[in-house]
Formats: sequence, structure tokens, C-alpha cells
Amino acid sequence: MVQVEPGRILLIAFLSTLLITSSIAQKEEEEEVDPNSPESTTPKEVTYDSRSLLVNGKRMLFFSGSIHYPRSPPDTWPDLLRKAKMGGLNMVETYVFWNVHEPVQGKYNFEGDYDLVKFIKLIQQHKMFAMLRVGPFIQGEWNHGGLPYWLREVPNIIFRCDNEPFKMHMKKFVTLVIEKMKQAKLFAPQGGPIIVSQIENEYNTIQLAFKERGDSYVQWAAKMALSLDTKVPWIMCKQKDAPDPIINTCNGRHCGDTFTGPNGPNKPFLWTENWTAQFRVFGDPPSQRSAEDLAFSIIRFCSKNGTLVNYYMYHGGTNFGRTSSSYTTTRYYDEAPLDEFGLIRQPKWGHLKDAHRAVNLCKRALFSGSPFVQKLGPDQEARVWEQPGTSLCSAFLTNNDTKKPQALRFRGQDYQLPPRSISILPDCKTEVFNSQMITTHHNSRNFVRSVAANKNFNWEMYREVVPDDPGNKLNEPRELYELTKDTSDYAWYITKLDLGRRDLPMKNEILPVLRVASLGHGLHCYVNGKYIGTAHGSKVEKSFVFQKPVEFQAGSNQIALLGFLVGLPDSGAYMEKRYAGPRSITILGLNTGTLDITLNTWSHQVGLDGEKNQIYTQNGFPKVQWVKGGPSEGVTWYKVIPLQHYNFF
Ligand SMILES: *[C@@H]1O[C@H](CO)[C@@H](O)[C@H](O)[C@H]1NC(C)=O
Ligand SMILES: *[C@@H]1O[C@H](CO)[C@@H](O)[C@H](O)[C@H]1NC(C)=O
Ligand SMILES: CC(=O)N[C@H]1CO[C@H](CO)[C@@H](O)[C@@H]1O
Repeated sequence: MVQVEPGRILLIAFLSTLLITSSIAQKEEEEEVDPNSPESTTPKEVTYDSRSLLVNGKRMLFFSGSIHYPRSPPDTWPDLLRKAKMGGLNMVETYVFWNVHEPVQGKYNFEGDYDLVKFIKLIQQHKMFAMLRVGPFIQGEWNHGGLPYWLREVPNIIFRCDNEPFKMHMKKFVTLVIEKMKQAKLFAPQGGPIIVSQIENEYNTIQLAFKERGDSYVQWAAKMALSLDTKVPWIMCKQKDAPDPIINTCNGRHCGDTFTGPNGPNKPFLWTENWTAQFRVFGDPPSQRSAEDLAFSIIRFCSKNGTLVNYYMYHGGTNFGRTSSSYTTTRYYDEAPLDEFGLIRQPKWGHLKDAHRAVNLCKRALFSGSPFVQKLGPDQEARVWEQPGTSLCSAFLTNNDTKKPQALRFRGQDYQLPPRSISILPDCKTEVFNSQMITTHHNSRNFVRSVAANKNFNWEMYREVVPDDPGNKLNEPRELYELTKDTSDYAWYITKLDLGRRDLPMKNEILPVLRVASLGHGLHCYVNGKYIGTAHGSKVEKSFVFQKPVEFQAGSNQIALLGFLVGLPDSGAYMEKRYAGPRSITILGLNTGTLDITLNTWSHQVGLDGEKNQIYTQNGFPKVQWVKGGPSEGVTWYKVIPLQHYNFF
């Protein structure tokens, strides 16, 4: 839950004055924008050729932004879309998130936070088109790449490969989604806003791992998608061998220079993921990608035949609950043009808006002219789009020197270009935009300590109790993903062992060490009910070793490991065969040497007491005994109940 603090309100007020001025400018532009206005629910035909996507035969340039419906509350969708539209976007992209729609096999949920139909309709109401990336594997730093946990338990399944069980379930879900969209009349030929859909996702990165079964899977996925007859084009991103008529698209930071191009003569240059920053995993510093660099690369792409750019993310939002993939933080792409809370981040938002406007001024030349490149220096060039025999001409002057500014002479005039920048000349004369020159105001987001929230509240705490012997026994500790089945991040592993006096060191001698080697992601350790310590892995190295000297007692000892996960993986081949949890448990330095207790018989319990009783709810919190107090050791819940409802404003 996000508490809005007083500082925010001031900021919002300040921003809205800025926005009013820019929306006046926007109004002027809208007059001449697309007569096939996407808010009109008349059917539209979508086609493509080597130059662009066409809507009702009309060429279109798309500035699109990723906004994912489950990452922001539905109440905020209209505001986010309004700001996207004002930022000069004419398309919004979203993935479809299978595991929130079908958390239990055959039990579907497309309501509330997951109301995909409503989200797409809102995109249309805001006069934008939609790109629907169905996947159903979606990566996107989303738990399990969007695949429901239960899919792992389907016998003989191999994800994302020519494997009957996987294909059967994938086809069933994709068909369901497409049918749902059709029923709501959301595809453009039905009068809706969706003009392009995606099947699979960045498959080239794992295709080799499956050899021929990877290649045949791509063919199958393409055929299956086409058979659903959406009557709008399908795309595959990072898929050099996308079967016709599916369009292969680029994902990357600099598709203007890295994309090898469409894999057929009749397919356009489309860029489905141009990262506006970088997602973060625990331990990462804030990610940066400057507005200047972003503007440079999208303009470069458009100057080199690109006709669709999608910002990933335009607004990231929050990975609520347990929806993020392994080690990804809950805050998602906070550095995007609209930050985690949907506030406009300047100068990124405004600079890109200016870039869109400038490129749009070149639209006629881009679509009616033909391109040529004029070298202006070793690292300098002009990309010119011109229609011979007419005055129609637009030019993109590029200084690719990262250190030095350059004076460029083009058609008898001098232009000053800062290092690594592009200037836009919609009429081949007048410079209306340079990617390094920001005219947008900067803003900053300040967090102000809330007076109300820092009143001297009476905090109470509840410490998780180590279960005594929960049963569910097995010789060795069970694999953690399989144990929790994505219902909780936590599971207890408990064993008992008898130690004789002669096993243990004398007083003042060095204590024995408990050593747990784990495949991930973290664990809290308790001996005889007492918290001993915590260890965890990282995104790069998930496995880790916990080691701690322990004071065991003569007689029976209980060792309790509370294993925890921070999300299922979301990438790579054979995702169904990833493992986590404790693998080997030993006690070193006993008088009798090392004792391996991995096969000592372990009992298991999934989830925490606090989770089971939902002690974070009104009904749940009285179910446990809360005590007053300060910091505690081990897993502890804290609660405070304000005596009155504070007005945070
Ligand atoms: C852009 O399209 C033109 C005309 O089809 C072609 O000659 C040119 O090579 C393309 N540019 C790039 C960078 O692929
Ligand atoms: C511009 O420079 C970057 C590296 O700074 C390089 O990757 C790219 O290929 C260059 N582009 C051109 C057109 O020279
Ligand atoms: C294809 C591509 O350009 N990938 C890059 C995306 O951005 C990340 C983070 O900056 C890079 O590590 C990738 O190489």
C-alpha cells in the first residue's frame, strides 16, 4: 500500500500546470492526427509491407509504451493512459500474465486487477492502439515468466519446446485469450484497438538448447497463432527465423544500430523493447538511462526505416505480492518516463514527447520519400528522406562522436551538433530538435517524512514460532519450489538429533559449526527454538552456504531451517527443472568429527503462522498473541493500529 505524502501533492500540483500548457500544444496537433481515429469503433483493416504497418491502407508511425495492467491498480489506469497519450504515444503494449489469470488449473480470473478487457478498452478510450503480447511465456521479470506453477507438475512437460503436454496447455490458454478479445470485439477489424499481437517471447535466446525441437516449436507456435485468425499481424521478438507472415522484431537498447532487420522483404522494421532503464534485482543501484540516449536511439531507428518503437517500460509500476521473478525488486522501472507511482519523470517524459513530435513532423517524407545516406565526416552522416521532383524532404543529421561536438555542413548551412546526437530537420533546413538539447523542465521527486505516520505509535510484534514437529516427513529435505508450490515463499525443514556429552566440546572450547549448503534463495536458521542466523544467495549466484558456530546441548536438539524463495525464475531453457532449498546439512567440529545430517529425516511445513492466520487483516490479527517491544530476532511481524484515521494531507 502506498501512502501519499504531503510533498507529493505539491509536486502533482506543480506538474499539472506544466501539463496544461503542453496539452494545449497537443490539441493543435490532434486536429491533423489520424482520421482512422482508434477511438472510433469502426472496423479497421491492418496490414503491413516492408515499410510499415498500415491501418486502413494508411501508413502509420507508432510510438508505443509498455504499461502492464497487473503492475498498477485499476484505479490508476486512466491516469497512466492519459499521461502516455499526452507524452505522444499512440500505442500501448501489454503482456498477458497467464499465472494470474489461471492460478489453479481450469480456474480463471480476469476480474479486478486482472481485467484485461477493461484495460484494452481504456487504451481505446484514450485514443491509442494496443499491442497484445500474449506469450504465454513472457519473461518480463514476472514470477515464472508468467507460466502458472501447476504447469511444472504436468507429467513429462518441457516448457517452450516441441513437447506435446506443453503445446497442449499453451494452445489452450492462447486460444482462450484470443477468444476473449474477440468476444469483446477488441481486434481492429472488429472495431477494437488491438492491431498487433505477439506469440512466444525472445525465443532465439534459448532456441539452440532445444536443437530441432526448438525449430519445430517455432514453426508450431507460428501456425497455432495464425490459426486463431485474429486478422491482425502477429510478431515474434528476437526471432530471426520468424515464419512468414509473422514479423520478427528487435528488443534491445540500440536497435537503430544492432537490429539485423526483418527476415523477409515484405516485413517492416519494428522495435518491441527499447529499455528506458533497467529492472533491478536486490542489491542493484538505481538504473540510469538518460533521456538523451533514449531520444538518440529512437530517432536513429526511425531514420533507418523503423516505424514502431515501444518503450519498455513507459511505466513500470509495482510487482505486488509475490509476482516478481527471482530476486527482482517490487519497484519496477521506477526510472521510466512515468515512475513507479505514475508521476511524470522529467526531463525523460517531456524530452521523448518532443522527440515524438519532431519525428512526426517528418512523417510525410518518411512515408513518401526514399532514403539515402550522405557521409559528412568520419563519424557523421545525414540520413535524408526525399521525394525527387518535390520539395518533400526530411533529414536526420548524426554526430556519432561520443566526445566532440561537431559543426556539420549540410546543403549550404551549418549545424552545431553536440557529441553523440541527432538533429531533426523536417524540411531539410530547419533544425527542430536535437537529442542532446533538452528544453523540458527538470523535476525532482521528494519524499517527505510524514508527520502523521511518525506519530508515537505503539508498535507490537509477533515472532514466528518454530513448529515442533509438523510431520510431512521425508529422509532428506524436499526441493523448495515443489514443496511450496508457489503458495508461500516460506517452508520449514525440521529435524531432531541426539548428541551425547562426549560428542560436544568442553566449556571454553571451540563450538561445533552448523553448515547448510543451499541451492537458494535464502534461509533463516534456528537451533532449539533460538534464532541463529540468516544467509541468502543473489540473482547471479543463487546457491549459498550458511555456516555458524552453535551451542548444542547434550541430549535432543532441534534444528529448524526456514527456507525462503524470492520468486520463481523467469528465463532460460528448461525452466521447469530449476531447484532451490537446502541440499546438504552437516555439523562440523564435533568431538566425533563431522556429522552429515542431510538424510536425518526431515519434517516439512509450508508457510508461516502469520500467513496462515492472515494476521495482517482485521479478522486475522487477534488470532495470535502480540507483545510490545522493540527489535526482535528471527522472523517477526510488526503491527500498529492508528487510534484514528489520519488525514495524510
Ligand atoms: C531502408 O529501406 C530502403 C528501401 O527499402 C533500403 O534501401 C535500405 O537499405 C533500408 N535501410 C536499412 C538501414 O536497412
Ligand atoms: C556509433 O557509435 C557506436 C559506439 O559508440 C557504434 O556502436 C555504432 O555502430 C556507431 N554508429 C555509426 C553509424 O557509426
Ligand atoms: C540486446 C541488447 O542490447 N541487450 C542489452 C539490454 O540492456 C542490458 C542492460 O543495459 C544489456 O546488458 C544488454 O546487453
